[in-house]
Amino acid sequence: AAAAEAAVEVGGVKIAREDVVKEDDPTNNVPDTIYSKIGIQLHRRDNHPLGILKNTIYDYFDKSFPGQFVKFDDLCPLVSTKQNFDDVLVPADHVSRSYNDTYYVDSQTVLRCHTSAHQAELLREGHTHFLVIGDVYRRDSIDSTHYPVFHQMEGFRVFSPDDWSGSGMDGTAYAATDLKKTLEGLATHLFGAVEMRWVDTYFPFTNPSFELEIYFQGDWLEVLGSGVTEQEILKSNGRTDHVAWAFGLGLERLAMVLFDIPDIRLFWSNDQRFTSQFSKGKLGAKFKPENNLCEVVRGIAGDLVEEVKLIDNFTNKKGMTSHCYRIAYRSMERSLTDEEINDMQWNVREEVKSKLRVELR
Ligand code: FA5
Ligand code: MG
Repeated sequence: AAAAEAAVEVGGVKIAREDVVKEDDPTNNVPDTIYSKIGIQLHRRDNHPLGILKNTIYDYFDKSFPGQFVKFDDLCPLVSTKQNFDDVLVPADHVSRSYNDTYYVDSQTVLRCHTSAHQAELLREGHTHFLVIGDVYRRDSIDSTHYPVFHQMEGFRVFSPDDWSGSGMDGTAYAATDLKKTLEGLATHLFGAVEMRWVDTYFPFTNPSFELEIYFQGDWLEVLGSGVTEQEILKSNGRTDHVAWAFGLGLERLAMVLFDIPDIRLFWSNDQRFTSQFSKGKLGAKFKPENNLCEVVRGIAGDLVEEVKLIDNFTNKKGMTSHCYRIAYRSMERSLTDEEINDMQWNVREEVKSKLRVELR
């Protein structure tokens, strides 16, 4: 694994393996599996579900606020601990700072664990309406809705006193109302009618703070965190007397609901059966894991196929997915011979290999 791999470039910054993986540095905990994800930027692929979703969210903001939101989808994921934590008021003893939760390159540098790491610098650059989309990294457990590399979109909007003075509300109430309206509008733009609910929560950088949950596969799924930005962040970055709202949404979580993708690991799949199902601008497509295989089997065995059943599904660290299927053959009229079944099975294997471009085991 120590072979020199070509450096990747993100946002004009060249990142080589030795800049990120330092096995003999005790302040570094980045493994090769994580380094290998840097620069892939799934959110910048127009035919990937995350790219399709990003563009659809852009459309919503362009339509609702013509010309106002500036978009950043190529900011370098290596950031300082100041950017990732201090600038957004994460307390010194907060768990998210621990080596157990965050990937540290060295004691001062991390792989960003949220897109909020860019709020302060963009404010200082004078931006008042912005979206930041990027890969984020957390030493998190892996299950069907959690993965150590995922993608967030940050939204940020600053208001000046003129915006709320005529409203009868104070700045905070005005921003909170506008935030909920904006995000409910986004959810409707993405899903049409969908069951959603707001849950009060805590973030160091917003007050009040809210999470939005969407009903999915029989349960409430948290899709974003949001709130009214702490005054201190605005004051420190050139916006005294202003208020702002911010949100950070998990692109995978929304894409799973939109495209019916059952497992977060599938986003990293290079498997044709996954990637070929999505295309630019198409939001409606629902992921169909088994139809292509069924078609091939039926093409060969016709009605002698009784059932094609997925019995195991596994994705390795390189993003290769392996599926194990059981195919049951049965004739309604007669008993099939072993030889006949072996012939069909042989033909199915050959055809699956050439048509679906998979490796057989
Ligand atoms: C944050 O990261 C805050 N920075 C969000 C925010 C921004 C709040 C601005 C207020 C203002 P949180 O850790 O809850 O919050 O993550 C936000 C979203 O990312 C979650 O709602 C979820 O959709 C997604 N998410 C979190 N962890 C994972 C994971 N391991 N895998 C996939 N998605 C995840
Ligand atoms: Mg959360």
